[in-house]
Amino acid sequence: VTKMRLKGLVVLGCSLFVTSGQTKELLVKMKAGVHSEQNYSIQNFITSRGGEVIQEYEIVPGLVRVQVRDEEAQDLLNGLQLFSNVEYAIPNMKRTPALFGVSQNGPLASAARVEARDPAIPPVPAPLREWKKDPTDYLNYPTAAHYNGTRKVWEKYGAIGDSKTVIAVLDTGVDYTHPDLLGNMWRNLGESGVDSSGQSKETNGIDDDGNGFVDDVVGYDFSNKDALPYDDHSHGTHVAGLAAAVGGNGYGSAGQCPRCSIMALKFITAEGSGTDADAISGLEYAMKMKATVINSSWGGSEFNQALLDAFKATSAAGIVNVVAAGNAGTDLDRSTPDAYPAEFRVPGLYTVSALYEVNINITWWSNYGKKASHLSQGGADITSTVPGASYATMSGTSMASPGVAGCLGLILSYKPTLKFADLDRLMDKNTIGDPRSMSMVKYRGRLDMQKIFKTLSVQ
Ligand SMILES: [Ca+2]
Ligand SMILES: [Ca+2]
Ligand SMILES: [Ca+2]
Ligand SMILES: [Ca+2]
Repeated sequence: VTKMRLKGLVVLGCSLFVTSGQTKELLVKMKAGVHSEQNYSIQNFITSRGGEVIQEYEIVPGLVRVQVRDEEAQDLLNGLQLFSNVEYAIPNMKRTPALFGVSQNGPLASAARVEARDPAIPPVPAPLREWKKDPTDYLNYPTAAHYNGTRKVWEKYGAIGDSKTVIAVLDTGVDYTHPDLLGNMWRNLGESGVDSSGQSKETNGIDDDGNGFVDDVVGYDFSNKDALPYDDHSHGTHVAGLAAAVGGNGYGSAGQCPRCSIMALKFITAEGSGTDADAISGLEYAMKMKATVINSSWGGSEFNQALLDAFKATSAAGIVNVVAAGNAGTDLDRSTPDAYPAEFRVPGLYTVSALYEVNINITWWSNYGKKASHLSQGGADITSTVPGASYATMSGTSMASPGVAGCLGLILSYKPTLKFADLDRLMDKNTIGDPRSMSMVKYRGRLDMQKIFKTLSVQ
């Protein structure tokens, strides 16, 4: 297996300022209940330093995104800290995919062919055939679903997921034209059908559902600010397929949840980095459009209070979060480098460490931690979808996280009323452990889907 290390992806990195041309960005949060007059003086100060508020967030009330020229940034940051009504003012930080390596040895693998421009979103395909008892889409069985017993759950309980269960993939985008993903792409019903003048709402240039985004059919691209969250990198497409590639279609691979929906939220660019400000926009969208699960296969070593506040808001809205532990090979409970969002303590946020496929031990490069990491999951040499109707084999906690997101999607499709505490209890009682996982992650192993469904089916 030849591994190619991608630039900047091995250790989760971060630079304090995100530079876009000659400007820098800050995230500034006003304290709750700040009167408009005080708010006005803060805004005035921002303007006096040549800064501009370019975005106000709904997900964290009082949080704004400020753009300022390079040379004024530090001054503005220092000045804002002195306002008693500013809770925090911090630089916008960068995050990178938690991808460890790419090996092109999958059964159907070929180099990812990445489109230079966003392709149009294809129409909704014909309804999927009925699930076949012995579906011939085989690729993921040995590497993913097999090790959780998920395949047996599909067959024994007829539990294959529900399109109403939405897994938001906050990542590099998703190839929504991929034949193994298209049928499971989430569709924004408020942007479908025809408008009063007979035009397709998908492409009429109008924000038909009034959610603040024009023609957002399958999600949104926050890094390029367009409604076509196409994956020009390949990481997000791989992640999406592990959670919810179409199963039972006799083609390619199957995700852990073969009929859950995939919402594509792009915030990481083709170059392989994204900003916290755009990630927060993605979390806000997932919350507004009512995703069930959000998968975050990315991270960085710098703590950011605004990012934590946004994750907390999704949690308060009842959304499950699944995040990659990161690939620095460290115990997140004690040593540096830290990893965020992996180390955020938020109800219903589950951090996932990566297992080898063969001996089912935690890999040497995976982060872990009895407190900070919750579960282990296959993450080495995992085959899944990539752009251009292709498949490829990748390694990283990036690949482990969506396996869990898909399992939770399957569980929540079966029992939509389960709360975080119920999920905590299910995880605590129903994992398959190897000696290393037992001592390295909170719930001592990988999800045992057969045991979980046995428990749920008698409740
Ligand atoms: Ca819209
Ligand atoms: Ca529209
Ligand atoms: Ca785009
Ligand atoms: Ca398939």
